[in-house]
Amino acid sequence: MITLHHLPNSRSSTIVWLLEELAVPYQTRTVSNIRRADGSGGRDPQNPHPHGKVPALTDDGHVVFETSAIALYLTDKFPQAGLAPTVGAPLRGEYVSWLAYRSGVLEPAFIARRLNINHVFGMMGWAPPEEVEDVLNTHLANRPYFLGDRFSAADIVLGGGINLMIQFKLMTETPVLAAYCARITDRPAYRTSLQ
Ligand SMILES: N[C@@H](CCC(=O)N[C@@H](CS)C(=O)NCC(=O)O)C(=O)O
Repeated sequence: MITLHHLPNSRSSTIVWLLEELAVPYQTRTVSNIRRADGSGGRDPQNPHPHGKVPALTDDGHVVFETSAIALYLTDKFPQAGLAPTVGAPLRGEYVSWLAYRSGVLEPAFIARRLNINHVFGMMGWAPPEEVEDVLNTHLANRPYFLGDRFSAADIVLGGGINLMIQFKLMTETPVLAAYCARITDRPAYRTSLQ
């Protein structure tokens, strides 16, 4: 049985959304606590994540962590759901690139903006937020989803991240991104993930 170590209204909600889209058996275990940005909270000793974070997933005794890695693991494990190009398929490279983009590019850029850090490029391995906004708007201006005409787990992981950044007012809500977010969140599995 797949177990998602979860906290409602956190990054693990993204994995609830994905598991609901996959329509596979799973259970959630709500963690007792996480560390909070204000210094409060603490780790749940029962949480198998090496940093005590959510999401973490256990499957047959194996631990999977990092949102993008969990998404890759699940879409590889359940290819019949059609939520990702399989290994060797033409769009596979784009798929894994956009999956990695959430934690590797999107989050550093907009969290840096929130912290008023303005030199987030070059050697730091991050990209400036304005440039990230430009890349995403340009990419989504002429296709409904990250991989083209078909919804994929990249829209859950990266699209879900864009939706959150706009809700938190960290990202500029352009007509392109507003239409994209409305498109990807108009799904029963997304609504379930909000519970
Ligand atoms: N890069 C991680 C980030 C996970 C993360 O930071 N989750 C937050 C909740 S939204 C957390 O568990 N924070 C508690 C902590 O940092 O100890 C991922 O994408 O899975």
